[in-house]
Amino acid sequence: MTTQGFNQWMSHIQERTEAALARALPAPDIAPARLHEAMRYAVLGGGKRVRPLLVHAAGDVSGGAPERLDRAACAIEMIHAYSLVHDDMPCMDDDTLRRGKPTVHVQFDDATALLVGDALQTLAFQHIAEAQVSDSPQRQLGMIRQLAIASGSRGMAGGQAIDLASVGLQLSLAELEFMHIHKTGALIRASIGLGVQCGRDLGEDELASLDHVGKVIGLLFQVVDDILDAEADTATLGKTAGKDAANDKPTYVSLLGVTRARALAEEMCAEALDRLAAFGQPARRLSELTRFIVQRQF
Ligand code: GRG
Repeated sequence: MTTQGFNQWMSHIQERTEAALARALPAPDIAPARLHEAMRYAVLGGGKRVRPLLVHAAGDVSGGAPERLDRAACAIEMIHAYSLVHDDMPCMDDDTLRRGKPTVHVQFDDATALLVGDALQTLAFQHIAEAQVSDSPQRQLGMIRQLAIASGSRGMAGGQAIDLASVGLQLSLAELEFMHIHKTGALIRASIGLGVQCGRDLGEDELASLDHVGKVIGLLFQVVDDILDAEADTATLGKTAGKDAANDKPTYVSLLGVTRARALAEEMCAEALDRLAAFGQPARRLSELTRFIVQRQF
């Protein structure tokens, strides 16, 4: 498979995700119009759509139908978008730029940004609950539960709480890993978990192996994010660069330096690819996407 093949696949999934999200979000002229306009502003027209790409790539492994994968992908992207809106607010990271545009609280106001996050989170669960994403209703319930755990205090929101409490502290590598397994990793891991479950039943060993791959890719994503925050510029990232150091946040770069952080990312990538090799051709996109996540420039 050539790189061009992967790039075409990626554009195709990004486009179908954009269209599915545009359909899933309330129309901007439906009351309350300002809230709906702000929700669409937060979600549409930006972002790499890494989590939807992971859902679709993982769905390839179990032969999930694209329409089911769209639904899971949209639910996860809505949760991700909500987390970015809240993370950017003055009470958290206080940022003004996201995906190359003014952040939601800057473009609208703080109260609207808060409600956008709340409404996107609940819409995500509505979206994945109101149509069939699995042959088994029992499995679908399990998927909804998995998404709830990944988003809540034992997942992303909990990781964010640890992050806020860690400013100015010197964390060990194990503590940093614990924070990121939750803050960034949980939703990425759930993207693979949900994508796989949209298709046929896999064996327990296969599911456990793919879950491990999800955990590794989740951490890998954060290591690369820390490197980019230290090395890339604001225009390329579409968000404020250098914020971690400016805010005295512990990162893989502050702990290991760029060279060792890059080596760690490569090591994690090799581990994920090694596991995925056992799944053969159906895991091709997931392998290519793992390499993309390591090599990305934004
Ligand atoms: C507010 C509950 C709550 C959680 C916030 C994920 C998160 C927790 C905050 C985001 C802050 C941040 C920059 C984390 C680093 C990793 C990360 C999630 C980056 C943004 O994700 P990308 O690169 O963004 O996938 P795009 O815009 O491409 O979707």
